[in-house]
Amino acid sequence: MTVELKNDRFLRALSRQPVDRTPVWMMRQAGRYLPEYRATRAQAGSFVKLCKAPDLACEVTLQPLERYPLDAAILFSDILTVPDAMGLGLYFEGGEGPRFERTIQTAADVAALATPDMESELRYVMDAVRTIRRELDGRVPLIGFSGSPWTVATYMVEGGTSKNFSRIKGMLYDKPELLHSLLERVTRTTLDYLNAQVAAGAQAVMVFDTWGSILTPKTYHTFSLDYMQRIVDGVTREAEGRKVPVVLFTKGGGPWLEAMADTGCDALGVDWTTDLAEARARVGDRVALQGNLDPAVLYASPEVIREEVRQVLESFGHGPGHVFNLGHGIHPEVKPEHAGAMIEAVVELSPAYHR
Ligand code: 1CP
Repeated sequence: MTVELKNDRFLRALSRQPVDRTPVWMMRQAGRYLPEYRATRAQAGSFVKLCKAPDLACEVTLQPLERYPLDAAILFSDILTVPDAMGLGLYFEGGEGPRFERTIQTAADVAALATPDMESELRYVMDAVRTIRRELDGRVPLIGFSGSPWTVATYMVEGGTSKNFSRIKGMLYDKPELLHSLLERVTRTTLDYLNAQVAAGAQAVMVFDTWGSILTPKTYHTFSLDYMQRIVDGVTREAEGRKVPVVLFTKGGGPWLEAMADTGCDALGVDWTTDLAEARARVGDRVALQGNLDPAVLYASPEVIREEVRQVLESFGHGPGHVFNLGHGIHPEVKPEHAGAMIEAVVELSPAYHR
């Protein structure tokens, strides 16, 4: 599988190499804001069934690329496939978020977790990666991903989305060894999972630490960052004769950008609460930055969207090392034309920052 990559702007920017314009993609670019996504999900029967059908997962991965001049595709899947395969039983209750049939509360629960085989229990993900690579045919690179061990563990302990994270934070303070033993298991499986995605054809990997920011500075380091460090250290960094860049994203992780850069990852995702100029000054030339338009800007008019895009480009400033993105996933209520206005503005306005 050594197809020539026709558009490598995204990979170049992650390595802080010169580009003709700033590459752009959107977190959750394949998702509920697109009518064609909702149609394919209906055809699959449910979100979980869509994830488990490689041909349909490939179809929805490519949908946003048909509409917009995006510079990367992201595997259509979910961070919760990992705990599902470890035996917890993922499901979605109509209109609500993810739920697990079983949760982790005791050492016996951790001991009972399965160690999934990437080419059997999680084969549907690897098949999706292979199918997408074939269908992309080198148009743009494919991003693989996982959750951070901490973020995945929040769902495993809470049983779903949480408001106060009472169970996992109770565990963190009362039984830190129990939580570390869970994080250890999740980290090992996550590493296998990301390495299997790279072996199947993922050309960059991103680790989503959506809930790192609920931790204190000290516990962020010991319960989230240390495990992401193990992922950075253990993930395959080269494939098909090319570097496989690693992007770490802690939502709300502004206070910890230097520490995240110190892991040796290639790039940091930045949300809209941190100014890119400040982030760039702090991390210097150690890592590239990805972000950080407030997703709520896409509720505004195309003229306002264009101006806000200009401000994000201006805040990063001139030179390589920026991947344009939203600061978090696109909201389901956004009009597809508004996402288009954002992408068009990046395409039109960003060349000036690379001359
Ligand atoms: O009804 C539907 O169609 C389900 C909506 C949906 C989608 C489109 C879910 C359920 N997951 C996804 C896909 C998804 N999830 C991708 C696909 C690739 C793309 O970006 O296009 C990715 C990268 C994720 C990652 C993910 N899942 C994260 C980390 C990133 C983030 O957004 O913070 C998290 C926390 C999840 C859990 C999850 N899965 C789905 C939902 C609604 C959630 C969030 C639940 C919560 O708020 O706690």
